[in-house]
Amino acid sequence: MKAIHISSILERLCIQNVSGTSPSITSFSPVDGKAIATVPITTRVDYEALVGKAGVAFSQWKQVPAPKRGEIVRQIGDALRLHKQDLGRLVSYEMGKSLQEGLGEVQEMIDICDFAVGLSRQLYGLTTQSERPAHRMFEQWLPLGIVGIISAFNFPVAVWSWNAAIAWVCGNVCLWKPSEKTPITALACQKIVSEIFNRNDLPQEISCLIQGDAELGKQMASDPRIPLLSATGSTRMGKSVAQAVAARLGRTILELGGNNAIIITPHADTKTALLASVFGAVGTAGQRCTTTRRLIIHESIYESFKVQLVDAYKQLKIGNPLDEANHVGPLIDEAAVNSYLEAIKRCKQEGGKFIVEGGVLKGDGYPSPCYVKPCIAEVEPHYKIVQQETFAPILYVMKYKDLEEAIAIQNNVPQGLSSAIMTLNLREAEHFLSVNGSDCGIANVNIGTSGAEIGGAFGGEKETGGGRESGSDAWKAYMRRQTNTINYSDKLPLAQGITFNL
Ligand code: UN1
Repeated sequence: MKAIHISSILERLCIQNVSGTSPSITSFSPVDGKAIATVPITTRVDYEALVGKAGVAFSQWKQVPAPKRGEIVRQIGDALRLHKQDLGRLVSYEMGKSLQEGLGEVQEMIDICDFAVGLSRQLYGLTTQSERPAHRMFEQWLPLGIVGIISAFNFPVAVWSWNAAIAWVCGNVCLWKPSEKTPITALACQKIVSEIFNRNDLPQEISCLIQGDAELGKQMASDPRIPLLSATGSTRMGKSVAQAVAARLGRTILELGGNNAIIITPHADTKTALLASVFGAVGTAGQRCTTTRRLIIHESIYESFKVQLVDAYKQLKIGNPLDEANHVGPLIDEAAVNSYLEAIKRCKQEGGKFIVEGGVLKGDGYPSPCYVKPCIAEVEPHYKIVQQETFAPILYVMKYKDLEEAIAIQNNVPQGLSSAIMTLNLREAEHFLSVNGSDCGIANVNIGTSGAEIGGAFGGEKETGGGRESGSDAWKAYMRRQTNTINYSDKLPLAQGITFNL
């Protein structure tokens, strides 16, 4: 197995092991099962102190002009460029995704910083024509305060950065609870950004990091000092967060489960469709919310595409994700392996036929119990297991006769994150994107369901939660809109023509 000099990476990223303190979380790598480092858990007392300091930091940060806030985010982007190799390796080692994807994740952070820098000069409001003489109407966007971020293990740093970089240029401070499965990459990011805030004589609580489990997330959800909570994770988690935040009339941005499908029509470029399907299904070992979970294939090409798919899966190399020869790394932990095995079992019980068998990989080259085989099952679209998101590399394939039917199958799941069609036929492509087409937040043509760029608004409908993060005008969710009307006349004309005289 390729050696990773984790201790020197941790040293360069200024991570100190705090073992011995309690309570604490020790992060174990799914790559080789070894302990990476231990971090303290945020106690209630620590939390209270930190939220207090975050409030103070907000009163200072909101006074900084937005383009100057952008300048700080520019420096953060530069620091991430410097640390890209180390941070990318750490992501790969702590989370288990391939090194290419680990580096890609850090690149996604750099990209969102660049985007946020430009945005810091563009937080535009509209002007409106007033119905009253000598009145001016406009709107402006103001910061919210403390933005809470709950992120998942699968994108341990990028999804935080989509939220944080945008929230910061909007004038907010952030309170981040990363997944308890990936606390070390989070700590590395926190070190990188606090160094920038320190260097610029700004309070480092503009970025706060808290570590803990779901209980800490619940504490954030019910905390009225957090006007906006952006949460990424399972639909189950999202529902509980949404209820707690709604109970205090706070706001949420939710990015929850996906059950993403690719429709492959007879007009598809088969090579592109194949590559997109395989990367979509096995990338990040099937642990992206955008992972391709279903292929809906036209009956006329079904058999031939299946043969090519099975052949492509034979070429997949599974093993240490830091070894660039491997395509697929381990699942995050043994609980994930168990839900993968359970899903396979349930799929078989419902009548699913595996054309590429799954299973746990053991022996040389698999130094942890978390390596599994990406597998493919032929199913009927209505199977219960096919309606669910299993965070693992299990691909369900099914047949369709006409495009209406394919779109109905694609839409007929509770989730609504990402979708794609593979076709060179303009009518099919446009139909898929029309009002009668995909009901997802993301709908692609001739690319797969995963691998979105940061420039678009990211998120989905239905059980995916409805939130939008990252690019486009997603920033508006991180600010409060204020409508302003100024009367510069010496009269007080009332709107709607109402007269009121004394
Ligand atoms: C996620 O899995 O939560 O589109 C985010 C993609 C990545 C982000 C995935 N850019 O696959």
